[in-house]
Amino acid sequence: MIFNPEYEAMEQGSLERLQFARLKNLVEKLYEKVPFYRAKLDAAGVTPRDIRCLADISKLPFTTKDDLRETYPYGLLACPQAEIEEIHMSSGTTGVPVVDAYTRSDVEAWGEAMARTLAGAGGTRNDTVQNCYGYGLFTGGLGVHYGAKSLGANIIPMSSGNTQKQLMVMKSFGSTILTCTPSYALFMAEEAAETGYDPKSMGIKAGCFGAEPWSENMRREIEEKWGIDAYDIYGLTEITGPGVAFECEAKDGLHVNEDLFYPEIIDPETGRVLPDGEKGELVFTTLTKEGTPLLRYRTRDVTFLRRERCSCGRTTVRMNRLFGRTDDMLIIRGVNVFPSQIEHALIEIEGTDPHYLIIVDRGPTHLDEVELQVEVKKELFSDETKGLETLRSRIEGVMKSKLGILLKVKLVEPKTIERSIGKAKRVIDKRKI
Ligand code: DLL
Repeated sequence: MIFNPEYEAMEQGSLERLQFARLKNLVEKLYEKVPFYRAKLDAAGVTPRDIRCLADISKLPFTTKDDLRETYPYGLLACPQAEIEEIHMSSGTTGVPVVDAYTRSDVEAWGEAMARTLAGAGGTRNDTVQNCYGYGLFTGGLGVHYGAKSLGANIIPMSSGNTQKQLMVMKSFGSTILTCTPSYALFMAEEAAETGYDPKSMGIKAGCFGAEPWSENMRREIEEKWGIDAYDIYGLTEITGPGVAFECEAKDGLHVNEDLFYPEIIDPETGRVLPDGEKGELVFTTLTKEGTPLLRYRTRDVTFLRRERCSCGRTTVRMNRLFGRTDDMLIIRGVNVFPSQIEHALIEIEGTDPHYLIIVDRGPTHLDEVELQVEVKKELFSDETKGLETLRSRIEGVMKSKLGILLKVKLVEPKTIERSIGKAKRVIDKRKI
């Protein structure tokens, strides 16, 4: 079912007129109300009057994650602070977080976008959504929550973890839609099978999975293990959260909610806009956002756009499942981690050398596991093992508090990590996704 045919099945010309009107309005507002954007537009030599058609968007400057960090916490606010009703932050826990601030109307638009997403997976008001995305600053939990409310479905706000309880609740209340990361869906299915549940007869009919990379193979595995339809959903904190794009029953690309989020694909090297069908970096402009609207935000996610009609009747542009990222950001159990953050944390720990290797894999339980190999100074390595063990657990503690994730640290002798003459290879990602 199409949740909102007026916008999701809009005729192309009307959609473009709507997008243009919203874009123009946005640029005027940013120029007038956000000194950061006024300076950026001035530097690019563009004024709101230069935006005369939708294609003029390419004249506008990009916004980057660094811009967001530099303006933390409220430098990008485009409305009075009193109008902000909710704050979310990126899942990465180190450094300066990336903030998204929402007015009431932003939260409503988010609910609408997520209601469309759940409806794309066949959801209706008769469904019971078991939401196992984390509630809190992460956008997954509350995003799905608002969507289920807008859809009129029953929502069980489980948040992540506590798998046995998840299974018990699922069985007791007859949940029909499962929302969580794809790796957790697999983990849950296995834990169910091992503890006497039959995942296939739990009553779940569909799942909306995202927040981390996954593949067609993983989709097949999840669908087989649960006996459900598994749908890919996409979004990012900076651009509201989940609900930016979602799959429909055709499972053939993700429909972008483009009346709300205007997508472009650019060449990450030159910034040039690429035509439909060409792979590049995904860029979004928020068309209706009031709290922290963004102009041409560089997501660093790589995909391409397709405009041909979908069999479901929606006319919105589709983005392909993501191919990867243009930076080295890792997503570990849903937490965004940059290798540079690990490096910075290591520098502060005495006894270690700045040579390290991050090995990421999916453990037997399908959850991400990280081993961090760190070279130890020569003096220390010849030391007694007690000193090494203290250092090892100290590094694990520092990583846990700085990154918010548990790493298994392995101390290695000096010069054992392969040196490179070019760009150092810091990450080995063995996850078969
Ligand atoms: O992960 C929002 C979200 C929550 C999306 C629940 C879907 C479901 P962030 O924590 O800001 O927000 O991380 C955003 O995660 O730029 C992508 O690199 C990655 N990502 C999100 N969805 C997918 C997906 C949420 N379906 C970053 N496939 C994005 C691959 C995804 N990667």
